[in-house]
Amino acid sequence: MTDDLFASDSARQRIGDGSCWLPGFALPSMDALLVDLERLQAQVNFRQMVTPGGHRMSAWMLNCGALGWVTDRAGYRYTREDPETGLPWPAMPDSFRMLAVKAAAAAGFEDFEPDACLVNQYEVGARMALHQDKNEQDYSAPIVSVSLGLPITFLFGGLVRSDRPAKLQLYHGDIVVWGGPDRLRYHGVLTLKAGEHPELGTRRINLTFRKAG
Ligand code: MD3
Ligand code: FE
Repeated sequence: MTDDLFASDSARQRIGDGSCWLPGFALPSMDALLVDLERLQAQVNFRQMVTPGGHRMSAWMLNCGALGWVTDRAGYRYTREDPETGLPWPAMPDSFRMLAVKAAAAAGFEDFEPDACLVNQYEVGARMALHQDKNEQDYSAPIVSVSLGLPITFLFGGLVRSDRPAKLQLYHGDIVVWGGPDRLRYHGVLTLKAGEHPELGTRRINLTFRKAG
């Protein structure tokens, strides 16, 4: 009960055979995370992407790291350059990478090497419908997600869309690591409700770390 590893271990909650909820795991790193988030927003724009079906997504997105997830009429994919500027995505900040690697290890994924970090920004009324993350090369790597700002209801479905999803409330500083048999489960978030967070204001930010390439 005296060292950090045990402390975070004791707060770890299994939510599926391959998934762990780490409540508050990001809180000790929060100051550095928010400074780096600010810096990132000065380097690359949040934008609303369009699905292959022509629907504009309600979340605003940007990427950092070697690869970035994009969608447009041509499909879902990872790119090395920001299609808006033709420039490489900004580097993944060390504070982001180190936290993701530490969280993955706490969940039992020892050598997570994220090469992509998708940053989703939700304003009041934004949501993300149930979907699977299938654009990555190797499903043996987990996905690590870090919730910042306003809380939201997360939907954790099954391996087919029709499986009724479980609900989980995610708060500022929570991390969830999704891997193994849960890696391809359907998931999404309900509409963001109005509120005011002392550090992030009227929004929720989610960082999702992936090994995409
Ligand atoms: C479970 N984002 O960006 S994060 C996404 O809150 C995405 O912004 C949501 O779904 C958000 O693709 C949920 C949690 C998450 C991310 C990826 C998963 C859960 C996952 C992949 C497999 C299973
Ligand atoms: Fe997803």
